[in-house]
Order: sequence, then structure tokens, then C-alpha cells
Amino acid sequence: MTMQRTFSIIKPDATRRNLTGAINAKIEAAGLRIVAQKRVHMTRQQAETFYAVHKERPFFGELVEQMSAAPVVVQVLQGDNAIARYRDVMGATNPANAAAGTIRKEFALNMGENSVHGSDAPETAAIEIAQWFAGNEIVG
Ligand code: 3AN
Repeated sequence: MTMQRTFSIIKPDATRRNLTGAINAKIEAAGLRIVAQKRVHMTRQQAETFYAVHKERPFFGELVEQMSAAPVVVQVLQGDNAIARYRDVMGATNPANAAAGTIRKEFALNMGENSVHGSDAPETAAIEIAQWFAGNEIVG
């Protein structure tokens, strides 16, 4: 067992369509525990900081625009192998390639508006969690 934490965002395309509960149900059904959660409206600056690794990518401007356009739900998920497990539940970045039963297959609209974010490695999970939560807001 590798007990891990990962950082998740339920993105604006999903909160707009009132899908927070449906996505949380999939997270919990996969054996992940939501140990911290809050709804926030990201500023442009916060979205730029969060996605700084993608600064040179052609879709950066659009991504920042979308992420700061409406509320999101930021979360910390905990469980055995949480990082890989959540990425499995999320499905492929492009919903057209996402496996049946995944969040993106069922809910994502397109490559950019793809309903959820999940950390890709322990180092990025730690940085992303620290951007949004104080230690005493995470209760495992
Ligand atoms: P993932 O979210 O699956 O880890 P990344 O890290 O490659 O994917 O991309 C981060 C985010 O950038 C994606 N969730 C998506 O919103 C956006 N994105 C990635 N590739 C594209 C693209 N080709 N066109 C538009 N948006 C994209």
C-alpha cells in the first residue's frame, strides 16, 4: 500500500453544469477519500500560477481564461496510489480517447474543457496542494 494524496480540480465546465456531486461520486466509488474540498473562483493570476508549466503552450491563454471564468472546486484526494488511481478515473486528456466509465468520457466537452484536473506526480501534487490548502484544512 502506498498511501498518497493528490490534488484535484473540478473545472468550470463541470461546476456550470452542476456536476460536482456526480464527479465526487465517481471519485469515491474509485476508493479515493475527499480529505479537503472548497469552492473558489480563481483569479487570472492564480490560474496563471497554477498552470505556469504550460506557459509556452499555444493553449495557455485559453486555459487561463477558462479556469478563471467561473467557480471551481479544489480538492485533496487520499488513497492507495491516489495519483495514478485518480488519473485512471479521470481518463485521457482528450475525452474522445477516454475509456468508458471515466469522468472525462462521461462529462468532458473537449480537450480544454475536460471537467477535471489531477496531479501527475508526487512533487507536483505537493506543490499544487500547498497552493490551495493550509495543512489544518486537510483532514484525513
Ligand atoms: P492532463 O490534464 O490530462 O494532465 P495536460 O497536463 O497535458 O493534461 O494539460 C493540462 C490542461 O491543459 C488540460 N486538462 C486541458 O484543459 C488543457 N489542454 C491540454 N492540451 C490541450 C490542447 N491541445 N488544447 C486545448 N487545451 C489543452
